[in-house]
Amino acid sequence: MSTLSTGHGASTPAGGGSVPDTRRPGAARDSGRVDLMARLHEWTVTVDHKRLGILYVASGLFFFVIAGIQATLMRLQLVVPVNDFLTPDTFNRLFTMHGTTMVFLVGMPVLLGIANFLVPLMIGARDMAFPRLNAFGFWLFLFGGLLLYYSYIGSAGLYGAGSTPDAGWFMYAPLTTRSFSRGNATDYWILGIMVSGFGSMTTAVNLVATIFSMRCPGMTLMRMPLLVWMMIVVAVLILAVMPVLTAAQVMLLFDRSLGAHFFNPQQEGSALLWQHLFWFFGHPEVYILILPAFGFISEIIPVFSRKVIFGYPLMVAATVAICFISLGVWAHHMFVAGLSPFLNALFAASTFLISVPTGIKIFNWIGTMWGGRIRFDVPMLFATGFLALFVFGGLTGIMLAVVPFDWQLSDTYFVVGHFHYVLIGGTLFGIFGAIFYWFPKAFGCKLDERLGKWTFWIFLIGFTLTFFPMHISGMLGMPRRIYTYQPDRGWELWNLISTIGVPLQIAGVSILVWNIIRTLRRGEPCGDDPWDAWTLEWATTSPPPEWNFHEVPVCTSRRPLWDRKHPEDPDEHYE
Ligand code: HEM
Ligand SMILES: [Cu+2]
Repeated sequence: MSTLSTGHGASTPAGGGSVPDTRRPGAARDSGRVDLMARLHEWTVTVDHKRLGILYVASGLFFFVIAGIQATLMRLQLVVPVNDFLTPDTFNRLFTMHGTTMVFLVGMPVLLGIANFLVPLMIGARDMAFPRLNAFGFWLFLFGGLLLYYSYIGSAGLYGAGSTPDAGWFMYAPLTTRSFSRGNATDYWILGIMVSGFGSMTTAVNLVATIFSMRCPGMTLMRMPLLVWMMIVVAVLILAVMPVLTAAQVMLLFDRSLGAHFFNPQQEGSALLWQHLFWFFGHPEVYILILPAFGFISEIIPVFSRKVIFGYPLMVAATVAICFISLGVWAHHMFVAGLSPFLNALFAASTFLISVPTGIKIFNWIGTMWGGRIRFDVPMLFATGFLALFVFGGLTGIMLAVVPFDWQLSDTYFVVGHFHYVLIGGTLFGIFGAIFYWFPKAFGCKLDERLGKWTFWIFLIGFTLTFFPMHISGMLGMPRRIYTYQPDRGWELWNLISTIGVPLQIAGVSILVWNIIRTLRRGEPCGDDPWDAWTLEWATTSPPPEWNFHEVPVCTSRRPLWDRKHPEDPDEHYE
């Protein structure tokens, strides 16, 4: 099994036809180069949803490595008290770029990339509704990201202050006004994130149009795979909140460049307004990052438990409920901003409320595993890891929704521990599980199971060492975003342990990268349906042809492929 081009070889587009004549003596050497150029050309002009999906995931993983290096530098700085490895200024830039990159350039593109790859296959369609818009979205995301990183070179600007953005991923006013943020760093943040945000919006439009208009015969809404349901909710959320972020960014740009005063209290503006606009986007954003992961494990758990998903209609209803409630909880990020007690109570209540549909989901996943014949292949390992870590992160979230508790622990390492449990334990574990589960679909061969298990366990141990102690250092009063601390406050040990976890996490990720490279170069073909699954993407070849299906499939139930494999035991018995 060979490289990225597998499966498209048979369908080299007519336009890219510079196939060299290798029979000519001496042609062999430059044919390699022509080949590479031809292939590069094919990938840059592609409008195939599967290739775009792969491009999204690959670029996201590239940014993941960069943001990981930034995190490592920060943990190195904090390993001992009064360390002077980094300057305070560099530290500010590192946590800003780390958070911004992880949310906008890793989470969003990887999740939307996997959606791009899977959704048309899962609903039996030949492509997304707007293939060219799809390609446009990918390039917007990529160039937005590059624009953000260009600030390392370009942001010294007219004012002579330098380098990357340094006001946090939430860019609070007034830190971002001209007086506190000189140079162009903040402008790079505004424009870079705005451009890649437009990319996310195009993908969202495309997903909505595709899911509502391109389903194969028989695929009713209530027969769609849960992953497709969750992706449509994610798309709706993106369309509801990204424009608000964009508007806020434009206002900030006006403040900074045109002398407007939206966020300047001295000129009748309001710094709190930025927080409201930002978190109206920012909280749903965390659901945009977690719901696709819910979707992945909702596909993985049933297949590896050999049971239908428990309570499908309830799962759909819970997803839709989460969508709406998540739009009404943003001010739990602002409990310490001095809102009225009434508002604080209201937002605490809505935050508690959202744990109801989330809890329903968790019970349904466990209900699916209950009494099943569970196989602990790597995708399932990550799914169960997800369950454990997400429950823990969710519980600390509920704790933070208790206003007086949040007053105590807001802006401490407790919060950092909390959201890394949800973001890494939830989103990233979901992504890793998805990579292991759908890799054979994309490339025709399975990732190595043994290496996969090493990745899982080493990463899990490293993750726990790093993030569990943060809850303790937080409760001992360690504020977040400090570049160093004095000895004898009881924080040394916890910080030391946190940093010791980092090399283990790096090892886990390196094994994964090695596993991917090795498998792409010499993996064994594994057939079209290696997991004995039942959704439509496994009904075509692995990798699928450019047109996805030789014949448009017909959907007979929630598990169309099961029906095909077990005509004696149709799926309707289980609905
Ligand atoms: C589902 C995935 C989740 C993600 C990705 C996530 C992410 C985050 C992030 C990034 C922050 C930090 C805000 C800051 O910069 O101060 C935060 C804070 C917070 N989260 Fe979560 N969260 C998630 C789930 C939850 C849940 C389920 C709850 C509660 C039911 C929750 C409640 C809170 C609260 C109350 C805060 C405010 C802490 C503070 O401002 O001090 N979160 N979360
Ligand atoms: Cu929130």
